[in-house]
Amino acid sequence: MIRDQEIMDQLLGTVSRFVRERLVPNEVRVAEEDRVPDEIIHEMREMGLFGLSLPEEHGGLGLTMEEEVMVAFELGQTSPAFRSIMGTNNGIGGQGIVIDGTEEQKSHWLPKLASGEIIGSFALTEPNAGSDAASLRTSARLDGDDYVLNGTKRFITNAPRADIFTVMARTDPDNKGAGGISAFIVEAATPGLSLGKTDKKMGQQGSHTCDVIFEDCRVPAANIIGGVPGQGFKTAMKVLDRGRLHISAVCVGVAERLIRDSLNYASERVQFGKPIAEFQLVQAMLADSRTEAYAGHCMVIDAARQKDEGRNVSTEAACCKLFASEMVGRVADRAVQIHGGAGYVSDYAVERFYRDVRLFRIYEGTSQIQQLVIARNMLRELN
Ligand code: COS
Repeated sequence: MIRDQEIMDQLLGTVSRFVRERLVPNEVRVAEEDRVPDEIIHEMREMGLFGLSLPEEHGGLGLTMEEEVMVAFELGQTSPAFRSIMGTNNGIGGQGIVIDGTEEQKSHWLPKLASGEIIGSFALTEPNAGSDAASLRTSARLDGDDYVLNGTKRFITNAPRADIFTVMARTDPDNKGAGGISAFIVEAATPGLSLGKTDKKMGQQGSHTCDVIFEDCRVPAANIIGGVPGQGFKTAMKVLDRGRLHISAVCVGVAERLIRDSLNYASERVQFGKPIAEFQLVQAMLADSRTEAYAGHCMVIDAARQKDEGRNVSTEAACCKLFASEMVGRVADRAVQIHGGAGYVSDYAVERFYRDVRLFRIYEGTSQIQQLVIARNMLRELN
């Protein structure tokens, strides 16, 4: 749902200009220095990008899902590390509070997340609980008015710079499944919370992940999202449904960028006396990429509209994530192929994007988890 086309066009124009004029020229620097420059983060704050999807009454822009994915199509056209900096506040680091938080939790935390004053992060995955998220072992034992957390979270995006974490922990030791899990808001400065060393990743330099370790970390019971224990797994799943749509839109955006780079290169690179874009085998790669990106775009818009209509889009979000993340992998592969030897060296952005996009098929649920979600929902609907 687009609430006001004119305002939306202005926002998209502003984001698109910011991407072209500020982010794209800084891609190499971010990759080499492995950090997003402070001045760019400052500009993102000024533009309101940290609060795109957070409610207006709490200082955000309150974008609908359709509006959000349209912005994500634009943000996808540059290194994913830029989006990642404010992606957790709008997405997995903030949405738990938006979706299931108490009024008090919302009014306390959301304005700070929306302004970018603080960074929110989402701590679900553990060394032994990834795809099987409900098997997580981090424990939260009730002691007076507090819970005492113990355990380790792994590959936590933005953890090195996070101020608050949404932490999924087991409050009911007798319930080994999803119903024993609660979601806590935990401040990074809480005694007993420490960070592991920053992971060395294949790509997405400038976006950081690390372990988050809890050792007798005391958190007030009032910090359980929604105030009711046992709801944390469902909160996490709802957050991921939304996050998967957003990531799908980013995948479509990256695909568009790769197609543009490939088209430009193919039009300039001359072999056998003419630009390689005039050869049908190169054209086939360009056409396949164009077709697949268009399909991804249509799927994401459709699912976002359904979400705005209040429908359950668990299946559609998984379909989008499955298709769009695999699609951008194929598009990146063709982009390298079209660039030939040049695509294998770091002078051209496609080499970096080829590594960056690999993560899309893994995080916020692997392709195999999306297949599992889709098939399970299909079978449920049959009964
Ligand atoms: N929205 C709301 N509730 C949901 C939900 C959703 N999308 N998906 C599941 N639930 C609920 C179920 O309805 C069920 O509730 P009841 O017990 O009241 O019936 C509960 O959550 C448990 O669901 P389920 O039995 O389906 O859980 P499973 O352990 O079988 O696992 C999968 C479900 C595999 C889908 C889940 O573990 C998953 O998504 N794993 C991937 C995790 C992931 O994406 N990790 C990436 C890192 S985080 S960036």
